[in-house]
Amino acid sequence: MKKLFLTFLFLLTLAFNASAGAVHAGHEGHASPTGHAPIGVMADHMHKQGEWMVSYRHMYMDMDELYAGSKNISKESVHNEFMIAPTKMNMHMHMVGMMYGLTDEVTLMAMLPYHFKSMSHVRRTDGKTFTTRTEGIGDLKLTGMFSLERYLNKKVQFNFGVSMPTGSIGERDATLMGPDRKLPYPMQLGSGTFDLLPGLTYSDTHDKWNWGTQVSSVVRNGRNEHKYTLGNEYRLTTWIAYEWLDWFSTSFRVNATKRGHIRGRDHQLNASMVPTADPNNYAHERLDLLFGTNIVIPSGIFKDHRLALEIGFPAYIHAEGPQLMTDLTTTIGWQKAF
Ligand SMILES: [Cu+2]
Repeated sequence: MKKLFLTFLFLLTLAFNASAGAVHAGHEGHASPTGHAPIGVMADHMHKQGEWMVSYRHMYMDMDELYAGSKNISKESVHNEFMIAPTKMNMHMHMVGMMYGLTDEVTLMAMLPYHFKSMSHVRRTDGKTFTTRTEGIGDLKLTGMFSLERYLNKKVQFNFGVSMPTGSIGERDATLMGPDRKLPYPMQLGSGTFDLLPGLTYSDTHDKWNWGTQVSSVVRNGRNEHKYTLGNEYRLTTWIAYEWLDWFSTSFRVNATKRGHIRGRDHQLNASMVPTADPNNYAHERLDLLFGTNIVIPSGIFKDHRLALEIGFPAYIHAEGPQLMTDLTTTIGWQKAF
């Protein structure tokens, strides 16, 4: 584990220091595959004044391992404490996005996700299983991106966004307890609060190499209508990409995430029934390694359309309480600027 953190630190250092002598030469903008970060990174690039971009992403997360601390635990050990153990969760997110260059130094961005979630469970007493499902739009994110290149003479940008509570936090489904039960926190579609999204992105290019680092966070505000606040999220990610052909690059990325506790609680949930309904089983820290590719279609009717793929695996997990953790993430994306 220590090794991975050291590797991560090394990459960070590389990103910040190796840039000193780097030249901005012909690899910027939308013509180059490394002109955009790996597809799992949001708000990574700016647009020229008057330029639009539309994007679509599909993100899939597969969770079928239960964790307590950094250990994998069995559903039997969850059953020692809870009547119901979650066994598997899948999330599909379809996200449409739009970017617009207000000036060369200010880019506006809007993103709206549509979620499909399902969670399977098993009951202690009789081994009966059941699966709950939800789907619907999530929280709308509006972000302004401000280039600091003029002041720092480096490709650095400050992001500031707001996440609007457009996603439902009142999702219900049939469980073994009844035909229309309130679903636990991870199955809801939004946060229910107005959240602030500050971030800072640095990226640079040298020859066929491109690298970058982004810090970003989700800072929740107040209590939602069900009297709780999801935990804040802090993310640090660093990537390095290599352009093999002028239309094809591959990338390696490290992503560290820290998610805080839920404050308050939803009184429609019974926290002693299933760990997902307990606000103390939400916080976690994790480190993921992600492998990606960016493609800019070089000719034909889809010329300049961008396609990208990124696949991620956890290298380190620390979860508070029994929690299902993501063990595979895939993101595919399409982007086109006008
Ligand atoms: Cu864009």
